[in-house]
Amino acid sequence: MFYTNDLTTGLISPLMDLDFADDVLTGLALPQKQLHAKYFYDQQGSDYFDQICQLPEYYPYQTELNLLPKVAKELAGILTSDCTIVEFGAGSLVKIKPLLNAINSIRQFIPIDISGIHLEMACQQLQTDFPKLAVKPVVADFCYPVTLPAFGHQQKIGFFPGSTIGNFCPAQAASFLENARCTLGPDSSLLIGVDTKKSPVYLHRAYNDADGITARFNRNILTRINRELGANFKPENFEHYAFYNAGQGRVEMHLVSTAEQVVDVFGSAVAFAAGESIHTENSYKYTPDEFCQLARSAGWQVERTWLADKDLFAAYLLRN
Ligand code: AVI
Repeated sequence: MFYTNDLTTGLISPLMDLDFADDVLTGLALPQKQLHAKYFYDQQGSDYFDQICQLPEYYPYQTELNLLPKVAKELAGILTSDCTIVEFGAGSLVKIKPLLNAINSIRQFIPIDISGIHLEMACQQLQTDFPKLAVKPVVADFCYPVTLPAFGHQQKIGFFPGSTIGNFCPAQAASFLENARCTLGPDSSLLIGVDTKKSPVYLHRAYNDADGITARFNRNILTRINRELGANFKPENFEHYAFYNAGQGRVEMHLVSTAEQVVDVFGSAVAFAAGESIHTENSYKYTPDEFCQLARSAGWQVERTWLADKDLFAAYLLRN
């Protein structure tokens, strides 16, 4: 979002984010309409995602959180000199805590997130809990190389939990991993959490929770487009639809139009047939072999792999 200074009132008011408008109009003009999943995360969307993480069906969150203290203990033995930790897509800053608790050599923490307000609030809380830690938040889209505050000569370790890498297609995931190598620089490491392939029944439950929170999270993208781009979607005219696409190795989320309808988006008329969908998210799942191959193709070495209980989730330590 861009801001302008109103000279008559002195107030700062938001201008339309032209990249967002362009992405939405381009995506809705495709034969299979689509929206980029990164646009889920306005303030409301980030709140919904936090609620998803508390659901019993959404196993990735708690499974990774249970694995992290074990990972952190081993990392504490490896990271012995002063280090800076850079978290990509930091969100609510919950997963960094097991690392901060176990690794005494972390001096500086640089969380990167696209949602500025959410990040600012989470950083204030973290600074209270860890008063000696230098916290330097960066609001940025980490899909691209990010310029970071100075590291000094500290050891650098990237942290990308939550299987957010699964929201990229494999080619984008490889380019994220290459960009992260570039952002973190020589001799750095990357600790990354990645969801594994498993029974579709389990996956279906995780993305179709009984309370309908994931459905609200999905529809909220339309509410955001209405608010920020002046569109007139009726979110109640779209149904949440999520399924495991075994051929592609990913969970897909869609919003399915319940009727024939025309929506005005930023002055363009977008027509929907009854049953036509907007593809809103992919969540790729990787076997350890598949993920290690992806990481190597992006120039990383795989130093360590941890598998959670029943192989439900994996964490990898990569070396540059
Ligand atoms: C953030 N990301 C890894 C989540 C996922 O599982 O792909 C987003 C999500 N979508 C529906 N539920 C959770």
